[in-house]
Amino acid sequence: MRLTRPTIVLGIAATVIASWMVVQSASATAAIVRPAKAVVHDVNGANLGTIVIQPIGGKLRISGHLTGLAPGFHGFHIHGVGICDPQATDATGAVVPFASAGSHLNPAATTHGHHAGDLPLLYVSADGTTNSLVDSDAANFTAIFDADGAALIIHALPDNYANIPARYSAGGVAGPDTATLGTGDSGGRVACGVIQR
Ligand SMILES: [Cu+2]
Ligand SMILES: [Zn+2]
Repeated sequence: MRLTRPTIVLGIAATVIASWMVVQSASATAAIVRPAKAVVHDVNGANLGTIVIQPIGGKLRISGHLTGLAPGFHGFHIHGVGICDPQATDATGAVVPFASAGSHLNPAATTHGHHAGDLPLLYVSADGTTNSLVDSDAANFTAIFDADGAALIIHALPDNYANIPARYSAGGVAGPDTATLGTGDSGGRVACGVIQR
Protein backbone atom coordinates (compact mmCIF):
# COMPACT_ATOMS: atom_id res chain seq x y z
CA MET A 1 0.00 0.00 0.00
CA ARG A 2 1.25 3.45 -0.88
CA LEU A 3 1.16 5.76 2.13
CA THR A 4 -0.20 9.23 1.49
CA ARG A 5 1.32 12.20 3.28
CA PRO A 6 -1.75 12.70 5.59
CA THR A 7 -1.55 9.02 6.65
CA ILE A 8 2.11 9.43 7.68
CA VAL A 9 1.30 12.63 9.59
CA LEU A 10 -1.57 10.89 11.38
CA GLY A 11 0.71 7.95 12.19
CA ILE A 12 3.31 10.24 13.77
CA ALA A 13 0.59 12.07 15.72
CA ALA A 14 -0.77 8.75 17.07
CA THR A 15 2.75 7.71 18.16
CA VAL A 16 3.31 11.02 19.95
CA ILE A 17 -0.06 10.76 21.73
CA ALA A 18 0.63 7.13 22.73
CA SER A 19 4.03 8.16 24.20
CA TRP A 20 2.40 11.00 26.09
CA MET A 21 -0.22 8.61 27.52
CA VAL A 22 2.52 6.23 28.77
CA VAL A 23 4.26 9.15 30.53
CA GLN A 24 0.95 10.28 32.05
CA SER A 25 0.08 6.81 33.38
CA ALA A 26 3.61 6.39 34.83
CA SER A 27 3.33 9.68 36.73
CA ALA A 28 -0.16 8.71 37.91
CA THR A 29 1.30 5.45 39.32
CA ALA A 30 4.09 7.34 41.12
CA ALA A 31 1.54 9.70 42.65
CA ILE A 32 -0.20 6.74 44.35
CA VAL A 33 2.74 6.37 46.79
CA ARG A 34 1.59 8.93 49.33
CA PRO A 35 3.74 10.15 52.23
CA ALA A 36 3.54 8.31 55.53
CA LYS A 37 3.69 10.02 58.90
CA ALA A 38 4.43 9.33 62.53
CA VAL A 39 2.92 11.36 65.35
CA VAL A 40 5.59 11.28 68.06
CA HIS A 41 4.66 11.02 71.74
CA ASP A 42 6.81 10.92 74.87
CA VAL A 43 6.42 8.35 77.66
CA ASN A 44 3.75 10.53 79.30
CA GLY A 45 1.66 10.68 76.14
CA ALA A 46 2.51 14.28 75.24
CA ASN A 47 2.43 15.00 71.49
CA LEU A 48 5.92 16.21 70.47
CA GLY A 49 5.13 16.72 66.78
CA THR A 50 4.85 14.85 63.50
CA ILE A 51 7.52 13.33 61.24
CA VAL A 52 6.59 12.94 57.57
CA ILE A 53 8.14 10.16 55.46
CA GLN A 54 7.91 10.85 51.74
CA PRO A 55 9.22 8.62 48.91
CA ILE A 56 11.29 10.76 46.53
CA GLY A 57 13.37 9.31 43.73
CA GLY A 58 13.99 5.90 45.32
CA LYS A 59 14.75 7.38 48.75
CA LEU A 60 12.66 8.21 51.78
CA ARG A 61 12.70 11.86 52.85
CA ILE A 62 12.19 11.89 56.62
CA SER A 63 11.39 15.36 57.93
CA GLY A 64 9.63 17.15 60.71
CA HIS A 65 9.65 19.50 63.67
CA LEU A 66 9.60 18.19 67.22
CA THR A 67 9.37 19.95 70.56
CA GLY A 68 9.65 18.99 74.22
CA LEU A 69 12.89 16.98 73.98
CA ALA A 70 15.97 17.27 76.19
CA PRO A 71 18.70 19.44 74.60
CA GLY A 72 21.62 17.67 72.97
CA PHE A 73 22.15 14.74 70.62
CA HIS A 74 19.74 11.79 70.56
CA GLY A 75 19.81 8.42 68.83
CA PHE A 76 17.08 8.31 66.15
CA HIS A 77 15.96 5.13 64.42
CA ILE A 78 13.18 3.34 62.62
CA HIS A 79 12.32 0.31 64.76
CA GLY A 80 10.79 -2.84 63.31
CA VAL A 81 7.41 -3.02 65.09
CA GLY A 82 4.68 -0.40 64.85
CA ILE A 83 3.66 -0.41 68.52
CA CYS A 84 4.46 2.51 70.87
CA ASP A 85 3.51 1.31 74.35
CA PRO A 86 5.00 3.45 77.15
CA GLN A 87 4.11 0.68 79.62
CA ALA A 88 5.77 -2.12 77.63
CA THR A 89 7.62 -4.74 79.67
CA ASP A 90 10.72 -6.83 79.06
CA ALA A 91 11.10 -10.59 79.59
CA THR A 92 11.51 -10.06 83.37
CA GLY A 93 8.31 -8.01 83.61
CA ALA A 94 10.12 -4.69 84.16
CA VAL A 95 8.58 -1.66 82.45
CA VAL A 96 10.75 -0.60 79.49
CA PRO A 97 8.92 2.22 77.69
CA PHE A 98 8.44 1.59 73.96
CA ALA A 99 10.22 -1.78 74.06
CA SER A 100 7.11 -2.82 72.10
CA ALA A 101 8.65 -1.21 68.99
CA GLY A 102 11.25 -3.98 68.81
CA SER A 103 14.78 -3.62 67.46
CA HIS A 104 16.08 -1.38 64.70
CA LEU A 105 14.50 -2.02 61.29
CA ASN A 106 16.93 -4.58 59.90
CA PRO A 107 15.64 -6.72 57.03
CA ALA A 108 19.19 -7.43 55.79
CA ALA A 109 20.33 -8.79 59.20
CA THR A 110 23.36 -6.48 59.50
CA THR A 111 24.97 -4.94 62.58
CA HIS A 112 24.18 -1.53 64.04
CA GLY A 113 25.41 1.40 61.98
CA HIS A 114 24.30 -0.50 58.87
CA HIS A 115 20.66 -1.19 59.81
CA ALA A 116 18.03 0.03 57.35
CA GLY A 117 16.45 1.85 60.30
CA ASP A 118 19.59 3.71 61.40
CA LEU A 119 19.25 7.48 60.99
CA PRO A 120 21.50 10.46 61.75
CA LEU A 121 21.42 11.84 65.27
CA LEU A 122 18.74 14.32 66.20
CA TYR A 123 20.20 17.53 67.58
CA VAL A 124 17.85 19.28 70.00
CA SER A 125 18.44 22.95 70.81
CA ALA A 126 18.37 24.44 74.32
CA ASP A 127 14.68 25.30 73.74
CA GLY A 128 13.87 21.59 73.32
CA THR A 129 13.09 21.80 69.60
CA THR A 130 14.58 20.13 66.54
CA ASN A 131 14.06 20.21 62.79
CA SER A 132 15.04 16.98 61.13
CA LEU A 133 15.58 16.39 57.42
CA VAL A 134 17.25 13.28 56.07
CA ASP A 135 17.05 11.35 52.79
CA SER A 136 17.55 7.63 53.39
CA ASP A 137 18.12 5.06 50.65
CA ALA A 138 18.56 2.34 53.29
CA ALA A 139 14.91 2.12 54.37
CA ASN A 140 11.86 1.64 52.16
CA PHE A 141 8.09 1.31 52.52
CA THR A 142 8.20 -2.44 51.83
CA ALA A 143 10.22 -2.99 55.01
CA ILE A 144 8.33 -0.35 57.02
CA PHE A 145 4.86 -1.55 56.08
CA ASP A 146 5.44 -5.27 56.56
CA ALA A 147 2.99 -7.30 58.66
CA ASP A 148 4.01 -5.75 62.02
CA GLY A 149 4.69 -2.21 60.79
CA ALA A 150 7.40 0.09 62.14
CA ALA A 151 7.90 3.05 64.47
CA LEU A 152 10.24 6.01 64.86
CA ILE A 153 12.10 6.05 68.19
CA ILE A 154 14.08 8.83 69.84
CA HIS A 155 16.57 7.76 72.50
CA ALA A 156 17.85 9.48 75.64
CA LEU A 157 21.50 9.41 74.59
CA PRO A 158 23.61 9.90 71.47
CA ASP A 159 24.15 6.93 69.15
CA ASN A 160 27.76 5.89 68.53
CA TYR A 161 26.83 3.74 65.49
CA ALA A 162 28.95 0.95 67.01
CA ASN A 163 31.98 3.06 66.17
CA ILE A 164 34.18 2.00 69.10
CA PRO A 165 37.81 1.89 68.03
CA ALA A 166 39.62 -1.24 69.17
CA ARG A 167 42.08 0.83 71.28
CA TYR A 168 39.25 1.49 73.76
CA SER A 169 38.86 -2.19 74.51
CA ALA A 170 39.91 -3.66 77.81
CA GLY A 171 40.03 -7.10 79.37
CA GLY A 172 40.61 -8.81 76.04
CA VAL A 173 37.35 -7.57 74.50
CA ALA A 174 38.21 -6.24 71.07
CA GLY A 175 36.10 -3.27 69.98
CA PRO A 176 32.35 -2.90 70.38
CA ASP A 177 30.46 -5.48 72.47
CA THR A 178 27.09 -7.01 71.55
CA ALA A 179 25.11 -4.15 73.16
CA THR A 180 27.05 -1.58 71.14
CA LEU A 181 26.67 -3.59 67.95
CA GLY A 182 22.94 -3.88 68.58
CA THR A 183 21.94 -0.37 69.61
CA GLY A 184 24.90 2.05 69.61
CA ASP A 185 24.51 2.67 73.36
CA SER A 186 21.83 5.28 72.79
CA GLY A 187 20.05 4.44 76.03
CA GLY A 188 16.37 4.44 76.88
CA ARG A 189 13.54 5.24 74.50
CA VAL A 190 12.12 8.67 75.29
CA ALA A 191 9.70 9.15 72.40
CA CYS A 192 7.92 6.99 69.83
CA GLY A 193 5.68 7.39 66.81
CA VAL A 194 3.96 4.61 64.88
CA ILE A 195 4.55 5.06 61.12
CA GLN A 196 1.18 5.22 59.39
CA ARG A 197 0.04 5.53 55.77
CU1 LIG B 1 16.33 3.15 68.41
ZN1 LIG C 1 20.81 0.18 64.30
